[in-house]
Amino acid sequence: MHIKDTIAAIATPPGKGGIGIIRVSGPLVRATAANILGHLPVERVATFSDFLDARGIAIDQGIAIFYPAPNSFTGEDILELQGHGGPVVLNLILSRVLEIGARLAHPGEFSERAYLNDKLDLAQAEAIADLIDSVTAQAARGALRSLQGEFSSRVRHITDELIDFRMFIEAAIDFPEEEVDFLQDARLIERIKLIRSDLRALSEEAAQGALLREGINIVLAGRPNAGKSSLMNRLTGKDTSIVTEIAGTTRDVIDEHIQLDGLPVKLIDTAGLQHADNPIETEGVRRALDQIGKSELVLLIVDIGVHHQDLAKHVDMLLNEFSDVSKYLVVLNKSDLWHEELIDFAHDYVFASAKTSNGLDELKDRIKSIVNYNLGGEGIFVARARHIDALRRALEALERGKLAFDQEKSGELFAEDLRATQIALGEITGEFSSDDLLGKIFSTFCIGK
Ligand SMILES: Nc1nc2c(ncn2[C@@H]2O[C@H](COP(=O)(O)OP(=O)(O)O)[C@@H](O)[C@H]2O)c(=O)[nH]1
Ligand SMILES: [Mg+2]
Repeated sequence: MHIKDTIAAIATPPGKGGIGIIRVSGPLVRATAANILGHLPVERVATFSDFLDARGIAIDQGIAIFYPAPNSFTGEDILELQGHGGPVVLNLILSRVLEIGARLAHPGEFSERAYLNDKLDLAQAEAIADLIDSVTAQAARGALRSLQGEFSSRVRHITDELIDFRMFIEAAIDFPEEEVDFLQDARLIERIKLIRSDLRALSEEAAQGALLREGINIVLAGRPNAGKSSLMNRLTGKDTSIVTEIAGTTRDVIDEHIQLDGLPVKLIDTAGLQHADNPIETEGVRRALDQIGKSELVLLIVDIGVHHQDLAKHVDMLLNEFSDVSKYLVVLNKSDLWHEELIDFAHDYVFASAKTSNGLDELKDRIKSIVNYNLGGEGIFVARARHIDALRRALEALERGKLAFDQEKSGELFAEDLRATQIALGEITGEFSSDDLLGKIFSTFCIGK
């Protein structure tokens, strides 16, 4: 238990609601209850009470719940005051709590205390914020699974195997006369392969989890009049982008959020890529190129009616205009105007028609497969870029160690890399963490969480 000051915050969102909740955590909780309620409520029993100001006059009335340490969210004494959900009344109650001695909580500070008091590990604490922030039902389910410890327990399982294995290697190093025999044991190789394959599988699942949490940006790019805005409107089911037969209608960047089987997607419509001679269009093209550099996928929209003859050349020309495009898919739009087969076209493409909606389902499927989104089992959990990075470093250290071991039969180098693997895994759950990292993680939470 970390003995600290007492923190308080309004835990419900700003605005008016049926109820509003104030949370207080820390050593002054009992004194706070005595002052504001006139008594300490029975543990964990919803207790109807007046909430009193310093003169003993009621500010509000509602439900108070007292959770004594260590059986509370933070592991400390907690008092929850459920008053009426108006900003003025909640601020009056909060002010009274602060007057008694608590201070205003920082963003995420309740969760941080829960983590510091071993109520949650770091990945679980992050999952709380991810659950609150999730934009699709699948992401919410994945966040809940992470919060329940699914991801952490997978990390721990690999860590345990690793610790076991390290003990074995280090024992071998301590008995040099037997080291060689020891380390050439075939079972040893089998074990390390198993750890490696577990780690790879976890990395892949975590990558899915990160996609689910972070979503992707998709840019629609191409020449003016190719049908970018029409496709955008079809895919979103809205009429956000202006569509005309006049080339150069879209000049600014317009975005809309959709989801593909739970994958959050930001669709970005851009100005047509072409040489422009007025400054507005030029700026539009610059912004389009900027978005292309930042997106996970570019849909190259081509008017097949216009470009069926110089298709390959046209696509190459478009690609040449991007300095840096990660992934792209050619969408041959206006397929309603063109019914022939394509020959010798080397790029990945789909036929589509923004006019008839033909090909849009295939387009969605291709998008999912290009970004490797395949919500296979029920067991998906959310993950963050930080976790993916830690898993990548863990895997690298493991591979490096194994290579050194295969080549030089050096148990000592191997042991060192296994230690690095374990540390990288420990960063995910927070067994190894710095104040900087904690500050960075919890400061993005909302106040009162
Ligand atoms: N026949 C046909 N016309 C289309 C299709 N998609 C767009 N258009 C027309 O092409 C013109 C340009 O479309 P727009 O979406 O503004 O193109 P953008 O400049 O790339 O955004 C408009 O007149 C649209 O109605 C399509 O699939 N089939
Ligand atoms: Mg447009």
